[in-house]
Amino acid sequence: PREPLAEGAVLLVRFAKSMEMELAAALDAIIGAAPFRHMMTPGGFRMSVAMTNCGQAGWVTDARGYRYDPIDPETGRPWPPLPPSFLDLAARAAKEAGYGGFVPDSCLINRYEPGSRLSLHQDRNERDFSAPIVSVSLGLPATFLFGGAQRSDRPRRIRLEHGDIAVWGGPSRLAFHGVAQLEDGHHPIFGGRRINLTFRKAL
Ligand code: MD5
Ligand code: FE
Repeated sequence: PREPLAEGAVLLVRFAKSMEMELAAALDAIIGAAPFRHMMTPGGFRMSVAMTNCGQAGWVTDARGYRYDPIDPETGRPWPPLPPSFLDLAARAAKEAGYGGFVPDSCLINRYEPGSRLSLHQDRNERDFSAPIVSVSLGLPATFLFGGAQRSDRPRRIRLEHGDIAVWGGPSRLAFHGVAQLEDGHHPIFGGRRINLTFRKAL
């Protein structure tokens, strides 16, 4: 099923569910080469969400600021490439949501453990806001906070479950958003965690 969320934004319920094993295996290979780490915000706070990336560039934050970097600062090597299964899934989901021709060059991978949260923000470090962001939820469910164009707009709470894909384009591309504190739980494949793959055209 496909649920409109807002202008330009679509929820594809359980779209990735049938690929869960392939995605989990590809993810294990990526985190073997580029382990999850807790990055620091420019203001000096450790993020509760652990992150890594794959693709031609990865999103990083440290004392110097937020940016896309072709090199993983932890390993000194390029990020692992985007696996074909990731590229294929992201392109199919974007097309289903009305964005044909989506070719991401970066995937930010977020790992939430119980208590992890992501405070309200906009994704503004990409060069071209005309491309959507495709977000794949795996493992434990989360409450996504979907705000508006202004930080002060009261966010809607949207439940995102294992296999759900949200596509954020058009006017929703620059909406303020976040993720509420993850609740405890157990998922048969991903255990006590939520993984989110966010596909971007960054460069
Ligand atoms: C997550 N991650 O669930 C979310 C999924 C991030 C982040 O927010 O920056 O890593 S991506 C959700 C998103 C992206 C761009 C626009 C909007 C939502 N939106 O307009 O709501 O870990
Ligand atoms: Fe974001």
